[in-house]
Amino acid sequence: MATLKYLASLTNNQEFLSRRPNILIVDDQVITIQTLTQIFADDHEVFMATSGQKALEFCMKTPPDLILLDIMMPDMDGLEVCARLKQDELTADIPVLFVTSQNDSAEESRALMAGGIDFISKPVNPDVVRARVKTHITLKLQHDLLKELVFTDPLTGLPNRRSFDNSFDKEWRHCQRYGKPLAILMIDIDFFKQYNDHYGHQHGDICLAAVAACLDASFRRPHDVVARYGGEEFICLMSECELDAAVSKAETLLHAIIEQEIPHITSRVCEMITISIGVAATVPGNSQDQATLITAADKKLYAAKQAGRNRVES
Ligand code: GH3
Ligand code: MG
Ligand code: MG
Ligand code: MG
Repeated sequence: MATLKYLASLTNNQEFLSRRPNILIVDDQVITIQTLTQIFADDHEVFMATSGQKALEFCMKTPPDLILLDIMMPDMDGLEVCARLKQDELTADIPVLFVTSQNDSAEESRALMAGGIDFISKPVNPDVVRARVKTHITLKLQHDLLKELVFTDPLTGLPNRRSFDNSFDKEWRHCQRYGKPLAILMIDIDFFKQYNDHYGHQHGDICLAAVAACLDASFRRPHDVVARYGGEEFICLMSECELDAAVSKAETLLHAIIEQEIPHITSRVCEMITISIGVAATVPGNSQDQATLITAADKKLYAAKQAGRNRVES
């Protein structure tokens, strides 16, 4: 879920790129862990794992910015660990640098084929390993920042439409697999053109950000998504949610916005900012597509506008 606080930190990209990175060192030999820790402890948060299984468990909970990974380990070798990390969306982007005493080129090639980004031979030269880690961490942080910017609406800090489409796809497939319903709320600010005309575009922007923050704060479940869909339109995706529950959520949102008491003296609804919401839900079947559900919610939104605005239609 988007947090506006996080976006504020993104506005200073330099700050984002220079935060203290997390490194995970994985080796079955404590002496290697100690050597590498000494090299990085001053300007990194260093974590350690003494087996492949422990490394995977750690990464699923708190994905680090980079992993220094041994190859020969008793339970699961480093190549297997790396391959598994690359298969999972949550960990696929973490750069893995192999640090190993197996230093023949066949092993190096296997390590790179498994998804490793670099291959360093033991005993390590501290300056070389530091320099390589620095390069890969810089690239990783730049990659994270770019990804965040690509999927975030800069004005409101909410996920943008591209991000929404990805989430929708994922939740649609999830609900299809388990035969669960999925609901869409299409939200549009009432008489927003008049708001801009009266208060100016800059205040319009501030108002949009305030509405976004209010909507975002109303959602707590991890698989629900609130995104900016376009101009003054927002969209909410509620996974594993029946129509009735989605409608009641929409009513809550309507009141939450009114409680903000954002003045809008040229609105023909009342002298405050209000929203209209169209709700639709379905259990995704093989013959249905996502566009149909969006269109259904859109039609209900249109009906809410026709019926006088500041209301929910389903
Ligand atoms: P309705 O109640 O029927 O939805 O009327 P409306 O005036 O809200 O709808 P309309 O589609 O006529 O106007 C939408 C307005 O939203 C016009 C546009 O300038 C404004 N808008 C869209 N994006 C932004 C934005 O990023 N910032 C600001 N300030 N205004 C925006
Ligand atoms: Mg080993
Ligand atoms: Mg509008
Ligand atoms: Mg609109």
